[in-house]
This record gives sequence, C-alpha cells and structure tokens, in this order.
Amino acid sequence: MAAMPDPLLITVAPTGAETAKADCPQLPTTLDELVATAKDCQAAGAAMIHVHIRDDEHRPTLDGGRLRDTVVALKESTDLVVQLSTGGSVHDPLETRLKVLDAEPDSCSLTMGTTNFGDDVFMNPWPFVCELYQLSQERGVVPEFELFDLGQVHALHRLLDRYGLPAGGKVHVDLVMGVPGGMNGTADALVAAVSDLPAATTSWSATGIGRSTLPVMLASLSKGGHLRVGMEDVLTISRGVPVESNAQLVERAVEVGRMAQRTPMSPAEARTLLGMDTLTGP
Ligand code: KMH
Ligand code: ZN
Repeated sequence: MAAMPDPLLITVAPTGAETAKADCPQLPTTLDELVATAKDCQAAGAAMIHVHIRDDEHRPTLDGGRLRDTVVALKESTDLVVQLSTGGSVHDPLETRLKVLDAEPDSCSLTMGTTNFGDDVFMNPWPFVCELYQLSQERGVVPEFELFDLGQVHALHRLLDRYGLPAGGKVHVDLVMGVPGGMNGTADALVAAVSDLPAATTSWSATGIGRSTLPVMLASLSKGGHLRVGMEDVLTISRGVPVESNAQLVERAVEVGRMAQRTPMSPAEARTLLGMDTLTGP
C-alpha cells in the first residue's frame, strides 16, 4: 500500500511591520484587504495566518480594538488558525506587546531573544520573554516560538525547563532565518538549529527572509519541517520580479511541498498539531 504523504503546515505571514504600503501597494494593510488575503491563502493551502496590523495611514499598530476586530473578522471569514504577532514593529514598547493577548487570538508569536534587525534592534529581554510566556499559559493562547538565532534555541530549552509546556501541551517552533543580525538563511544553519531543538518540540517550521526564501524552504522540507511564507518575509517571487499576492507565495509552497510528497494540512489538522483542540475557549 502506498504511504500517505506527510501533512505540511503552511503558515502565511501576509503583511509584517517593515514594508511601507507606498513601496508595495499589493501589501494587505486594511482589514478588508487582510480578510480577502486570508480567504485566498486558505483556498490556496494555508492553515495558519501570522498577523501584523496597520492603522488608517498603513503604519504598524498594536491598537487593542483593531487587534480584536481583526481576530473576529478573520475567524468569521476563514477557518485559519489566527496567530497575532507579539513582536510588532521594532518601535513597539514591551508593555504594549504584552497586551496583544487581550485580543484573544488562537496563537501568538513569542521570540526567544533580542536580535539585531538590520539597523534596528528587536528587543526581547529575558524577563519579557518569561512574562509573555506565562501570560500565554494563563490565557490558553498557544505560542509559536520564533527563533532568529542559535542562541535562541538554547533560550527555548531554558524557558521550557523553567516554566513547563505551553498551553495545549505542544511545542511549535518557527525558525526565522536570514534577518540581517540573526542566523544565516542556509541549509547548514537550519540543520544546526534543528539538531539542537528541545526534545519536547512537537513541530517546527522555517522561513527565509528575502533571497534566502527558497534555500530555507527546500532545507526545511528536506528535514521534515513545515513552512511559513508571505510578504512579511519576501517581496519578490524570483530575482527582480515582485510578488503579486500572498496567495501566489502559498501556491508556490504547495507546489514545492508536493514535490517533497507533502500535502497541505487543513486548519483543523493544524489545530490538532498545535494542541488547540484540547483547549477550552475563554
Ligand atoms: N517585525 C519584527 C520586528 C513577530 O512577529 O513576532 C518582529 C516580528 C516577529 O515580525
Ligand atoms: Zn511577524
């Protein structure tokens, strides 16, 4: 009997906080655009969405009311697992980032350490990481541990040793590679990071920023990992050719995944993978 293809979690990160709408008009920055993108990406094969939102001037914001409205709208219009970014932009204060969980997302990103981020610094001091993690446990929000560097793999060991398993009992990691200041977006760096993940890790994905997108995608699939794609991470589909839409990036991930005999996971399967079906709602 033919073996069943392994399921592939595809997360779409459609907006991010770094690209200006003026430089990339196809970036989904309004709620309507975000919802339309989410529907298209679910239809294309995504099961989870990593969300950054913008204000009326298309600037990054962590406004609580807007975050709540966004979670509600995405849940009404799609089945996607809704993950809110707690990273925000490099300019967001730590106190504001802790309040993101008030919007009651399914999941939140949780970066495991401070990272140089181009010319800026993405601040994640250890006490902040611990506070955010404990808050996610109290609120029943499933974290995705975002690792930008090998040192952050080690920090994840420390966090789990000290505070135990996340809400839902599963440990899902995303390697964010190729950020100027973080780990390189190469197969070698991915292998090093994956080989040191805590034994409690139940699933992991990877994304490569900019030109590291394809090497990281291929390396992740060859190591049995999952994928994050989207315009937060890359704005060209090939050298010099702008991405038309987030769905285009999801479609490419589906196609490359199929070559590796992986089938896109449904949102329901993703909820099981992430331990969400064991959690009771607020
Ligand atoms: N925008 C970056 C500074 C996250 O979403 O948690 C942080 C980031 C990570 O994108
Ligand atoms: Zn993000």
